[in-house]
Amino acid sequence: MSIQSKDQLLEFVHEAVRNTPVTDIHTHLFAESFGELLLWGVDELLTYHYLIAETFRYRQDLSYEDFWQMTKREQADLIWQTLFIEHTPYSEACRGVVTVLNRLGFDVGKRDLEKYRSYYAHVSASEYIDRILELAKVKTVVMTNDPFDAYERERWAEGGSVDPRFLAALRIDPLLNLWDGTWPKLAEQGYDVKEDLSGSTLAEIRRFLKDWIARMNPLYMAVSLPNDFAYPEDSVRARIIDECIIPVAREAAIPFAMMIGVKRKVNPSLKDAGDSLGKSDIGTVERIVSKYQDVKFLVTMLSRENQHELAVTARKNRNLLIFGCWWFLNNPSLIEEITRMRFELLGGSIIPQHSDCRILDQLLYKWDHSRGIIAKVLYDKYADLFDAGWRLEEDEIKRDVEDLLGGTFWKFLGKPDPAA
Ligand code: HDL
Ligand code: ZN
Repeated sequence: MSIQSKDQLLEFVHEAVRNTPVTDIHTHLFAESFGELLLWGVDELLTYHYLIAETFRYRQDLSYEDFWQMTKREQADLIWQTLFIEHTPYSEACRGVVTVLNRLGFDVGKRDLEKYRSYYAHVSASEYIDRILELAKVKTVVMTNDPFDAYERERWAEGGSVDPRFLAALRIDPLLNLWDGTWPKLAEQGYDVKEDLSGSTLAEIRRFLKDWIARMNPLYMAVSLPNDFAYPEDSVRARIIDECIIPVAREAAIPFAMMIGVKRKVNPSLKDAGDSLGKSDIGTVERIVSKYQDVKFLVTMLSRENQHELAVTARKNRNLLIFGCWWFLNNPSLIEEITRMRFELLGGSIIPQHSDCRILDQLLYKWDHSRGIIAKVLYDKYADLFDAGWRLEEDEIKRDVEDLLGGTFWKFLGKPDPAA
């Protein structure tokens, strides 16, 4: 049925974006079978590393050591008191907690943390997973799976994810960014590798990757790369990319995801909250994706300054699919700016957002907040067309939204959406 007015258009677009189930292509969530790796509940929500960084800003007197010696509950109490009681929680990470509590039906106005905690005492992980995925309308969660983590390796040895809603991504940062400390671990696991990449090392790295692809059936291989990532370069990283990652990605027919722009541990005392960012050289992306046009690449960049050139680079290379407003960009003002730029340069051939959730409950806020912005920008683009006489069909709007929230990802993979 075609849309007859802009009021009708506004209502329909917001409703379609709000209610279309999403494939969340990058998260740090895990299926229940991964045990303690899956984080959920209000104390995990409050001790999210974003909130830890923000709390220290108001606690000049608190030593890092004292904080890290606290129990999780004590940390959550301090964060709640600092960011939610002594100050108003309007930063995006704070607002997110308020959105989650509200969406769970708690009386947020009461600010009664003990009351919220009491709910979690009576709910199981599997019930909570079902409830959150349903409330957030997330149909598929792509995990970040680390073959270098001993606890996670045991979970895979027991069978890994048996929940079809949780799919794998093979994350290989230690291989590309910490080779000095990683090659001994590969040797321990039975791969005949040498620090100087001599002998059968490159073939053995390819075998390692293929073994994990067989075990995990990952949708893609992923790595985060520093802002000073250079390519080409006479380095171990560049050689492993060229001679291991690329051929294995090609043979397994899965994309290589590059998440570029991280400056790790600029404040090590903050642990996970201690990473920062830097502007990267878009030329690295240009040169890799144009050199390997028969391989698919998913790319996101961490610096706001890289967003426009990344979108233009995607116009030049159809094997490049850009995704998400990552990490320090996952804020309403930047999501809107970046999404507007991408729709104008690339139309719907993008993945506008991923959640990057570390705590299951966060799905409620990261998707609520982004859906609202995506709908607002999409409506504006449709309204421009409407004003020029274009008539929009309801089922075409639904098609566009389904593409933005997962369809384009699955088509890029060349795989059917398993949750369609
Ligand atoms: O490297 C990554 O995948 C990042 O997303 C980090 O996990 C980061 O700490 C984060 O949680 N960003 O949202
Ligand atoms: Zn992440």
